[in-house]
Amino acid sequence: MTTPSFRESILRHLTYSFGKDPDHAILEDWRMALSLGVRDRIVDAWFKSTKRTYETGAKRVYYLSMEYLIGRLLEDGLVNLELVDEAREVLAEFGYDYDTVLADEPDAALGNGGLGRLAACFMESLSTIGCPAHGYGIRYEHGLFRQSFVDGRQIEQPELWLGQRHAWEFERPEVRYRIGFGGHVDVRDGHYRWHPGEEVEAEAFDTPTVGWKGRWANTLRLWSGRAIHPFDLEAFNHGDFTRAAAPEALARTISRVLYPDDTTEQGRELRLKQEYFLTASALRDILRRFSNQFDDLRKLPEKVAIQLNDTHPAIAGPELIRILVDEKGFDFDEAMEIAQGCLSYTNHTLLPEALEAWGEQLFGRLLPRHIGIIDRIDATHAGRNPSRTQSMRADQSVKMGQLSFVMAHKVNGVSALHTDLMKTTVFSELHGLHPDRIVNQTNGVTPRRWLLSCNPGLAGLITESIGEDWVDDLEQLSKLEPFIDDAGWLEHFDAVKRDNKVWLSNWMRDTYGMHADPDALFDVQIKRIHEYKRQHLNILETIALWQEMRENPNADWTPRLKLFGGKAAPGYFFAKDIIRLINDAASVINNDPLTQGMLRIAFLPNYNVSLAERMIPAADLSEQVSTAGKEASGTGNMKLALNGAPTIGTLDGANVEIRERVGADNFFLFGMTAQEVEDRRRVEGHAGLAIAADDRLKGALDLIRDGRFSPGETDRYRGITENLEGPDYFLVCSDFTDYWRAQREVDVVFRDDKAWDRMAALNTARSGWFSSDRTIRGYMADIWNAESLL
Ligand code: 26V
Repeated sequence: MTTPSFRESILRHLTYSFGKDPDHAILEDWRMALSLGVRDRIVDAWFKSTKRTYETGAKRVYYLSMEYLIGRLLEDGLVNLELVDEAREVLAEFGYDYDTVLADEPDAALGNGGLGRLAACFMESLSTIGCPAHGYGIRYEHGLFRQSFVDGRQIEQPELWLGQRHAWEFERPEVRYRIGFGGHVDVRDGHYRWHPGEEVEAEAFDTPTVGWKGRWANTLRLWSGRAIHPFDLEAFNHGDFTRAAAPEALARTISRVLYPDDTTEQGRELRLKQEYFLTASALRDILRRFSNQFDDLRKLPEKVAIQLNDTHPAIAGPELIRILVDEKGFDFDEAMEIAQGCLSYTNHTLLPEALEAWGEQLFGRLLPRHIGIIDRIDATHAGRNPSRTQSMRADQSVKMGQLSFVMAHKVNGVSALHTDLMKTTVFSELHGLHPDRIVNQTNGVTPRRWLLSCNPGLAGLITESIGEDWVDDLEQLSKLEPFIDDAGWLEHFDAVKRDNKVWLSNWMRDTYGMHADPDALFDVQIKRIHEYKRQHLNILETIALWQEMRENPNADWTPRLKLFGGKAAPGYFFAKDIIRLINDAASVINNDPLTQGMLRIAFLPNYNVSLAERMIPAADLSEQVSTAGKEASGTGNMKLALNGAPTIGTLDGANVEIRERVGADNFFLFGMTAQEVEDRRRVEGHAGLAIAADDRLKGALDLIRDGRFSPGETDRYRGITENLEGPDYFLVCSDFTDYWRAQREVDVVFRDDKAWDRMAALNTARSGWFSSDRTIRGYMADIWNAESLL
């Protein structure tokens, strides 16, 4: 049998999978036919990888995550299989534009932000490296909400990524597990048995994820909720159609929506059910696969590594113990040891409000056997560590961080600073008892998506200069350094950035009717909206700058475009006010004739992976201005540096390591350190003191309070001004003056083309370490003890 050419394969799918001939096919048909053509080849790689994993009996890695922020997959496949040129040609032959076809694919937004996007980068790197791995998650029907602005305010609409045909997944109706909740626990002769009061079925959907050059492909297995008895015929026959369909509707709610934040209280029970649903299905699947190949469950830690992406799947520890003890007859201590040998846990935040704790009432009602197991784990741990004072069962709640730590053989932070803070703050006692358990694995991003695909101009220049090996060996970017001294090369680098800025400007004009001058400095802050990320520090500086420009309109200002993107949690009203303030300020400032051509603001709606791919290559400056100690790592900071945007930032998260690598001269540092933040917070009236010492800050706050951006409604932003003038927990005011200073330094350097280009190019050349390939190799060596099969 000969393999059909890629062109044949696309045309065959158009005809036989979608029943269209080229003359009648619409955009979506072409996109789907192209996707299936790509998918066929991914499947070939996938089968080979699966076979090899079985044959070698290698250790497998399982990544458990409630979120995967994937974005589009077609370009990923085309790029990794090196089919881009062929795809372009075939589409052109039939009158279709490659970019238009790619843009037709909806984003799979099964995640909120950094944690979910990291999981997606990890899946790609695991495949590139050839580490046998499965990702497990939930197949949410509705991903992260779609954001639009009405009168400057965020409006949320449901998102339906499955509303169009989806090319990438294979439904596995034969892979189903019954997952129970509630009910009661029987004890007979010391043997426990859980009798759930309610059950749903989890059905698997598999998406193959292919790595660079199609050398390897792993599986992302997402679970969908189904009713065990989908239809109540008796009710139907009695004419009660609603009741007849109720079991199915109820079961499906479990995978209906992604939880949009960690700040709303509603639906906590459903969230806990989702966490158990994911974890229990994954474990069942893992044990079934293990038992197909091996017989002795004591070998589990040798063959299986299970990574918990934050505490959301922390119930994996108790669940594995439950299966081993209640169903397989192990004694408790041995079961606990086996589970610890398999499990490891990544912490992604130290913010107290995001540390998971479940009320014991709810937890005990939903998972009556597990709460008993957790008490036993806690008691066992306390017995072995008599000096321990904390417990995972304090304040009538279950502390998932403590549970995860105790049940893991390794616990990791996501940047050097964050890992240090884990040791000295939330996990200080446990770290004292287990000093070898906490390790660092600084985050990374996949260079295939975040450079090769999203920035073809820069990728082309790099490959022309140093060859293509950088794509899966990103540290080779350091070979660019000698080129940076070549004026012609640097001009080429500058021209690429300019092209990207022109492209974004045109796109903004065509899509939103927004004006963006490609000669202005593109100053970019893109991330979830949160007080600790301090978008309000940025907008305060913008307002102060506007004032200064109005006072001195003839000075030699560096033209700036302040670009924002990001979603606020629907229940996080302060964050929503920040969005509205930025949009209100934009309407006033963008329409001020005095500052035309000098300053503009644009908040692009519905920030998502695809929008990031458009904005990052066009960025000049990367805003990473969180309150030091609060941003665990950041990964947007890495993407922006890699694409030649120097950072203005605090010593927080991975900014610290970015600065170390790109060099202090190529990073605009400002603000307090994490330690200084802690000290400053104890200064009585710190915000007032900072405001009194800085007229620009005072002026900006006055304008907001006096309704300059909310005509006729002076108290629209009272929440913000009173917070900043009062508690200012995130120390916006105390960092303002130094932020202003650093921004003016940016102005100066940007006006010197050569100096700026050099700095930008050095950011690219020195960011190679931030590849998620490096991160995954770190996990494989230090946590999983897993090997590449390539
Ligand atoms: C918690 C919860 C609790 C229940 C409702 C849904 C939900 C969603 C998210 C979270 C915690 C999010 C933690 C997070 O995203 N952390 C980010 O992780 C990135 C990857 O490590 C890191 O770069 C960011 O600095 C960090 O904020």
